[in-house]
This record gives sequence, C-alpha cells and structure tokens, in this order.
Amino acid sequence: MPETSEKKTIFSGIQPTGVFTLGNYIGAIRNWGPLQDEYNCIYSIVDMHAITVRQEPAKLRQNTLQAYALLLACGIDPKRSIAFIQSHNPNHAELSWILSCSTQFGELSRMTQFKAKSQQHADDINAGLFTYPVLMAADILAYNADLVPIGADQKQHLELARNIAGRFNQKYGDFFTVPEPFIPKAGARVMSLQDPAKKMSKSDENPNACIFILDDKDTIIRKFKRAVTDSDAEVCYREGKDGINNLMTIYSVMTGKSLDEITSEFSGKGYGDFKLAVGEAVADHLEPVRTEFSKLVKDKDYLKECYTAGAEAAGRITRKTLSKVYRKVGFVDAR
Ligand code: ATP
Ligand code: LTN
Repeated sequence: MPETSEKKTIFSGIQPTGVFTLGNYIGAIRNWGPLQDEYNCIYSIVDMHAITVRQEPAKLRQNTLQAYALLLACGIDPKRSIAFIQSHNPNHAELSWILSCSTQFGELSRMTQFKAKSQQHADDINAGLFTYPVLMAADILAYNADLVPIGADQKQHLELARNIAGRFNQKYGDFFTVPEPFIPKAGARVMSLQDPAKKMSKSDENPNACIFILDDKDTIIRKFKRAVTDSDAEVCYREGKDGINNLMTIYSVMTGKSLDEITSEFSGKGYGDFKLAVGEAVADHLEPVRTEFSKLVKDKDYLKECYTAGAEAAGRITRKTLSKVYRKVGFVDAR
C-alpha cells in the first residue's frame, strides 16, 4: 500500500475475544474487504483492548492468531491493506497517554459500554476498562483516519474520539483529522437469537444466542431453528416483532433481497420454512470463509510474515504522527 496518496484512510479494529460472530461479520468485517481498493485501509486485532477484561494468557495468544487468520479469511488482503496486531505497534499506547490528558473523567463515565462491562465484571472494574475509549481514539487518530467502519454499538466511542481530536486541535493547533463513523444501513446491530432485545455478542454465555462464523452448516441451521420469534406466524418487518425483524435483516443482507421481497417470498409459509431459509443462506455465505480459514490457520509462517510486515508498515505511519504530537505538546526532541 502506498504510504502517501490522495486516497482517504480507513481504520478499524476487532478484539480477539473468541471466534467472530455473525454480528461482527455483518456489522463490521464484511464491509472492510470491499473498501480496500478505494481507500488506504488499516485493520488491527486489538489485543490490548481485550485485556481490559480478564483473559487467560495462553488462550489470548491462541485467539489473537486465530482472529488474525479470520481477518484474512474474511477477505482482508495483507498486500492491499495493513493488517497487524495492536500490541506489535507500541505507538498506540504512547499516543493514548497523551490523549488521555485531553479526555475528561466525566465523558468517560458516560460510556454505556463501560457501564455494561462494569456490571458484567463487577469484581474487576480496572482503570483500563475505564480508559479503553482513549486507546481506541489513539488507534484511529495515530493514522489520521478519515473513516471508521463499525457496528452501531461503537458509535458513542467514535463520537468521543472525535471530541478528543477536536479538543487536542483546539489546544495545540489543527493537527488530527476528525474521523467519521461508517455504519452500515442494514445490520448495524444484529441481535441475539435467544433474546432479540440484546445485541449478539461473542461473550454471550448461551451458545445458541449467536452464530459463530466457523459454525458448520448443521449447527447454523439448528441455531436458527431455535431462534426466539413471536406467535403470530407472519414473516413481515413490523414494530414489536424483534426476533423476526432480526432474521429478516440477516436474510436481506445475505441474499440482497429487500424486506418486501422477503415478505412476499414467505407469504403463506410458516416460520419453520423461513428459519430454514435464513440458516441455509447464512451457512452458504460463510462456507468460503470457513474453507479459507482452515487453509490459513495451518500456515503459521505465512501468518507471521503478514503480521510482521503489517506492524512495520503501521509503525512507519504512527512514528511520524507521534513525533509531531510530542513536539506539539512541548516535549524536548530525543535526538
Ligand atoms: P465482546 O463480546 O468480546 O465485547 P463483540 O462481539 O462486541 O465483543 P468487538 O470486537 O467488540 O465484538 O466488535 C468488533 C466490531 O463488530 C465492532 O465494529 C462492533 O461494532 C461490531 N459488532 C459487534 N457486535 C455486533 C452486532 N451484534 N451487530 C453488529 N455489529 C457488531
Ligand atoms: N472498541 C471496538 C474495537 C476497536 C476499534 C478500534 C474499532 C478498538 N479500536 C478502532 C474501530 C476503531 C470494539 O469493542 N468493538
């Protein structure tokens, strides 16, 4: 990827907290590949974010390598994008410190993900969990990213990153690009199959609540068959039909059919037929990802080559940003 060009820059990250879900895929990663030609794309497996909740070290290492292979299997081409592991580029943590001095305690206290995660992990409400959005801002601002493709749940964090950039620019003179969120129109919030009022999440305790992108066809169909819906047996998108609305959105994204087309396709048919069709569409769509993943994950040397080169390319960009930031805030040049 050329480092200086007229193209706009994209940054996004995903945590190595387990196999990606259909929510991560539809809300985020699926949209990353098609951006690669039009933009300078930088994608990261954000392991430093993952340790804000307790992780078993051996498992984190394994999950990180798996997440990197999944990223490539989902169509991120390490030759056209920069794809790297966050902890391999120390500049993120360094910039995060500087930015934390332009972030207010009050604004971090308002983050809904912090409130939710402090409830889930009441025995470990650590400072990292609280300052997590500052590290996320550093991830983005270190590359002066213009656009950040994310699911709807990350909108508040992106808003904060914009505020931090604005405040820094005000204090020290215009420097950071104020990033824009890039949230898909359909599928920005895929819901749990067991509780359609909750978002589908990797860390859900109930394995039937989410589809993992490496689930096999039978498992995917079984999970959709068990999906919680309603009792009126009509496939149409309407307020109060959260379960069906979620399945219709998933089916629409997978097949490209509109909600009206889906309603006519299933008129007079029951939920059983519909759920089976959704399951099949999802399983067929994910099949190539699963095949590619099983090839990639065996090739540890290739993966290492890719993430090493990715970290070098990422570091080349962020070192420049960081030295300019150090000057702006008044640190003495080291050399
Ligand atoms: P965890 O359960 O460990 O908190 P997560 O499943 O929420 O993780 P992240 O790694 O935090 O996943 O998110 C990666 C990307 O996937 C983000 O852009 C996020 O907005 C998006 N995303 C996560 N869950 C969903 C969902 N249910 N629907 C749409 N997008 C989602
Ligand atoms: N906070 C995000 C993951 C994340 C991210 C980022 C997304 C970390 N750094 C930078 C976009 C840009 C999450 O929990 N989903």
